[in-house]
Amino acid sequence: MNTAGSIVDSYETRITRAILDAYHEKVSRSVVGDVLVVGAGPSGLRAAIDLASKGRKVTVLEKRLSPGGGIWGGAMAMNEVVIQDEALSALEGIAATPRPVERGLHVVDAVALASALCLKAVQAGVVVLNLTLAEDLCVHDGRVVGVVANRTGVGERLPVDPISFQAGAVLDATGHEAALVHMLRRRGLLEGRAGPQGEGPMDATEGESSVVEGVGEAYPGLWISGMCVQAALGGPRMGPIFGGMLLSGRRAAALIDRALTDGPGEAGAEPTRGGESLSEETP
Ligand code: 48F
Repeated sequence: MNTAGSIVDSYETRITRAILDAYHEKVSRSVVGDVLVVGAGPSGLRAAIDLASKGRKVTVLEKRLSPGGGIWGGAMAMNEVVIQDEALSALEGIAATPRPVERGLHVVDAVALASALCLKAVQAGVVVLNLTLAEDLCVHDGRVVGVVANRTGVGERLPVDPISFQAGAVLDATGHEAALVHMLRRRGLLEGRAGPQGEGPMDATEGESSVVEGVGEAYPGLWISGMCVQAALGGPRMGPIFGGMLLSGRRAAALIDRALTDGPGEAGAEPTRGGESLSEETP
């Protein structure tokens, strides 16, 4: 009975404790890991799934409520996503069925694709922390070793300190924002080596290939995939076709996995475009 002065273990308090215990166990597990993926769009989720499937300990930080990035809205809020023949393999293991339409193109229901990627990531062992904003990077001795994070809507508005997560590799999969790349660039850490900044105008053919080719280690410990590649290196946007995003995530996962196995300094996967590179350091 909840009489004044007595302490009760009510149904509500047990529900609260269940959430607190489960959430804190999950976050605690993520404080140090193999890979931190920032951004739960198609490239980040695909990379996280592949890395976790290889046994890597992966955490995804997503600032929005819903992981899935730009998938949900399809194109102009028409929630169908286009995938080309060459990229169908990137749907491997993802329970979203492509339907062929014409001349090598397929459509996938955007809600099905976003949901299937999210579910697959969690089932593969990825910890997905939504409403979590990457607001800065941890850099030790010229190497990115982690991400500084805060609750979305808190750190930007209130004087509340963040927490940090550490990992052997950090992937900037924040899409058009290229948020982590810009954090380094603002500090002058990429100075002198950056290629043309910002996305170029639309060219779907060139965009779809260069978003995969440009994947690499932009700065020791910091990798780029997806639309972040175009924003960082200056490649063209490709519009509402998503195969390149998934393939870009897959390539990032393969390169990061190899780099983690080989150790710092061995990967040799610096992203370049037109002979320029983002970073002076040789990975
Ligand atoms: O934008 P997004 O889907 O990136 P992507 O994987 O795919 C791009 C396509 O969606 C589309 C396209 C297809 O042709 O061009 O745009 O490259 O997902 C990026 C995610 O990163 C989150 C953001 O909310 C989104 O869900 N994000 C951005 N900045 C931060 C962040 C940050 N600082 N901290 C945490 N999450």
